[in-house]
Amino acid sequence: MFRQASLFGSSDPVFDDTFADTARSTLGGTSWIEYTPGWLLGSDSLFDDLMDRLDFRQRTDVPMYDRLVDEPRLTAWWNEADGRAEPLAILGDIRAALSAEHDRHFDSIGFNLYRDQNDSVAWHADRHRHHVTDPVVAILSVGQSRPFQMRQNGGGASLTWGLGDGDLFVMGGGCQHEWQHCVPKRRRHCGPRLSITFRHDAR
Ligand SMILES: O=C(O)CCC(=O)C(=O)O
Repeated sequence: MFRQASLFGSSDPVFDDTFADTARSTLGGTSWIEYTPGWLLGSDSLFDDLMDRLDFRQRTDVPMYDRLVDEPRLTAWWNEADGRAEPLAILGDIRAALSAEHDRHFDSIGFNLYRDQNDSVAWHADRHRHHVTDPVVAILSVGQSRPFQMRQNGGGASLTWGLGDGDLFVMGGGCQHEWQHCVPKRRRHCGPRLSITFRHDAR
């Protein structure tokens, strides 16, 4: 059943808190992903509201291979530990739904804005693998679709999904230990994409 954040306005975002269309794929070993195309409806309205409310910054001096670079995307963060409400109430509802579904307490939200085809994030695995043994990372994408790629540590063939417009993508098991992921630059023009990443700091 799609859960509506507000009774006002037909374009208000709604998401499926039953995860009825979620499909899990095993990537080998203990690694798995779950992909739910169109998990959130009304993603344009969520994108616009977040653009109005978030204070995006560009991180500088980010280590990339053997250099320090300006990160080629903008980011913003929300942490439960700071004691403030989420920038939008629906993000609290989504956090609760993901926490129930994955039996973890998602307590931080990272927002990554890829303004156009020149923005990207290089191959990496999430750092919180160093203090969470079994991390689950949930990525809700709004705005234009961009390829999201995964490859096993050490390189080789990559797997690609197009993520945007309300798609939900979850990485779990050994994904942050055995695999890397990236959002590559594109040659052709792309409109903006915002990824909303939910993480948990324990377990
Ligand atoms: O934007 C995405 O879909 C991926 C984000 C990501 O990998 C990260 O911020 O660590």
